Amino acid sequence: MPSTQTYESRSQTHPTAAGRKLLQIMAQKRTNLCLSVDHTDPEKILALVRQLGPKICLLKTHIDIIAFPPTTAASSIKSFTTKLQELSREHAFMIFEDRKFADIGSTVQHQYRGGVYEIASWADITNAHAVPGPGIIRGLKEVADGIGQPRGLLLLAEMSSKGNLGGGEYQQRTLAMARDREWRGFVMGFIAMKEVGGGEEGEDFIVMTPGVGLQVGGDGLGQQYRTPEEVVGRDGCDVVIVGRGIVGADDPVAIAEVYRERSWRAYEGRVKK
Ligand code: S5P
Repeated sequence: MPSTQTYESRSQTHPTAAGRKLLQIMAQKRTNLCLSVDHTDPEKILALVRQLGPKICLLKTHIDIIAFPPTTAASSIKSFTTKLQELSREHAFMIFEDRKFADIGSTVQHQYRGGVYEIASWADITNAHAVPGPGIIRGLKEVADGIGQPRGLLLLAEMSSKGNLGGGEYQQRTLAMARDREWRGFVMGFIAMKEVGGGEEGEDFIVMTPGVGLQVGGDGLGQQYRTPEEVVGRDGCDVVIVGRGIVGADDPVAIAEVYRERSWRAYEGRVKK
């Protein structure tokens, strides 16, 4: 059964600091919309975020698809991520770098902390595949613990794309990994297509779901879209992730409001049941 507890009440008790903060923002701003700002031009991204900041609880980035000017890449990246952080404070949303880490613990530590992107320094939330085993979580957590700010991790339990290998037994084993007490304050939830876990005392995983459109459909490359009502109301997911449906629209602000409103109403319907 989809969770009927409100975001507000979950924000008091969620086991992770990042989760409590996110749920609080969602309740206060009345939005469960995450913007996936899948653009390659940094200036266009900043302009969109300035416009859409008030409507979202979370901004999802793919830092490695952005075309930073090659000669000044490092300083451009720093100034870009600093601006995103400023906007996140101004408009009260969190930042989720959709890095989908998938390597051994030692390698992901470098990828999370270092390189040109220094993801751990600016992204409140990131995500990882469970395929390498628990060492990936341990490695990321060690980096997160050294940051001094709330940092949360989502595990990919299943994907929105056709033929993906997630779900089923893979998801069950991912859930078992997430439940380890060692990272209770770090693993805040999942990327999944429906509610996950909740069967154990005090457990509360935030489920974020991509593959959301205003109608059911696909993109010709395996992406599958469901509606906000299906994702939030019927299947009990918490945060709706929308990319091209907003970023590619003629009027992103108007469309974002439609997504926000429909996703929020679906949530209200769910918690009132
Ligand atoms: O299973 C997944 C997981 C993710 S994080 N399916 C996805 O589509 N995503 C991401 O969500 C994907 O990388 C993209 O950034 C976004 C969906 O974009 P859209 O344009 O299809 O809404």
